Amino acid sequence: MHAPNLTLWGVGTSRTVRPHWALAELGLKYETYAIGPRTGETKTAEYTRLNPRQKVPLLQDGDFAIGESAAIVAYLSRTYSTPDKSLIPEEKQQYAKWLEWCFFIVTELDSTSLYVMRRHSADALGPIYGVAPEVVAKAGEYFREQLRHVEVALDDGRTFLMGDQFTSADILLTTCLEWAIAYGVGICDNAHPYLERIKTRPGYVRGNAANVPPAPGEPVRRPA
Ligand SMILES: N[C@@H](CCC(=O)N[C@@H](CS)C(=O)NCC(=O)O)C(=O)O
Repeated sequence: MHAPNLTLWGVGTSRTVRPHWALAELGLKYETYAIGPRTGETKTAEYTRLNPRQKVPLLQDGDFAIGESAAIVAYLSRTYSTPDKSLIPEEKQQYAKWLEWCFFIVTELDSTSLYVMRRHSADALGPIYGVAPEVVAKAGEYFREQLRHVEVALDDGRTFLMGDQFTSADILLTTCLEWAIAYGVGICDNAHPYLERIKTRPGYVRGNAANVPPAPGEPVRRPA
């Protein structure tokens, strides 16, 4: 394994916390450039060269750069898991089930539901993308409906989505559950004790602390 030279761009959102948390779980050292969304910092020429999508988060690993929070977390899991600290199942079919969870969470829970709520809420991005209370309500209902798959999965008493092994699918799911709670969308019954278990993890605590934006007036660290 090559020596890591890791830099993570982005703080302050449900998406940016994912790689901060994965890095903490894997015990990796990294630099943070604490840029935030809708600050103009994702639109600079320098950042656009690194990430033409102009979004956070973005991870640099030496000369390699990758965006999309779920892809970053998958890259970290694949590249830096060790037998002692692994965020990804090894066995092929378990790996496929892990992928199934990751895609389900990112497409059904995040993009189709919570992000739609964010995009069309009057007090979020509605002024930019169009305020649409009915769309927001329907997206919340859809989220609740999709969560039944999580409820069923956790019904057999398993500790994490993949059973006894904590994986990066749990990172993605937790960020969506917390996002839903913040939006006043109820979560399924089994998700409550699940979240309590997850929140005791040192990686969760460290990852969330690293995702806190700088205080007003505090200088944002940028590359030299
Ligand atoms: N699907 C992307 C979404 C990333 C995204 O939309 N990031 C927002 C903040 S949550 C952003 O950087 N927007 C650009 C900006 O506001 O400057 C991911 O999961 O990484």
